[in-house]
Amino acid sequence: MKSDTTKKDHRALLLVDLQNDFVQGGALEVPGGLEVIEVANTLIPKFSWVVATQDWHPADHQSFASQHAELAIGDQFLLDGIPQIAWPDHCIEHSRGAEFVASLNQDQIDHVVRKGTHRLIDSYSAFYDNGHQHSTGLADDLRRHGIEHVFAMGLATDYCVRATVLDAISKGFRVTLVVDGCRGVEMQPGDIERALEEMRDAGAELIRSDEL
Ligand code: VGL
Ligand code: ZN
Repeated sequence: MKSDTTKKDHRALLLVDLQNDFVQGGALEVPGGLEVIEVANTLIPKFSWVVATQDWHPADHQSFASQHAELAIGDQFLLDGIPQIAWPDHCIEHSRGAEFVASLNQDQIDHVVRKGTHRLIDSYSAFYDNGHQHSTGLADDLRRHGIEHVFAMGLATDYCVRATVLDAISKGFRVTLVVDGCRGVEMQPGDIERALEEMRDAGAELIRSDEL
């Protein structure tokens, strides 16, 4: 019979976009974003495999409103045929805004997934771009490490966390969302709640960090 310890080794913590631009004072500030860092720091030692995603855009990424004379931040448009929101310039590769928040304990991060690197397509999910064309290789990497169960948290609930969780489920992982480790953008009132419902309906288990 397998012990609890063995089971725990099939689990990974997935930290989504805990970067300067998504917290207080950042270019795409997510309200309360900084509050989740202490949740991450509490959870990190409980996992033997920790993955962090990093939004990582070229300066001329076409999801940026600044790249389109006719668009304002928050406008919706089609980017290469895929529905896209026009974002403020954020997480530009190698910039301070793209760095992990300094107070995040990075010593135990085993693997970093950079996404949004191609100028013509955005990538909210840690697994695929928004057109589901290119894989980041994360699913294979998790499997190689024997991971079956992914615990996800981070920023933003209604964009990158949502997309990551839905893809993780569709790739066959058991997924638990640590709700108090997430904050959302809430462009439209109700977006966060709707994202949580969607993840739950898709099969994610929603818990609080103190249940871990
Ligand atoms: C994100 C919008 C644009 C996120 C990233 O991390 O949720 N949202 N880029
Ligand atoms: Zn982005």
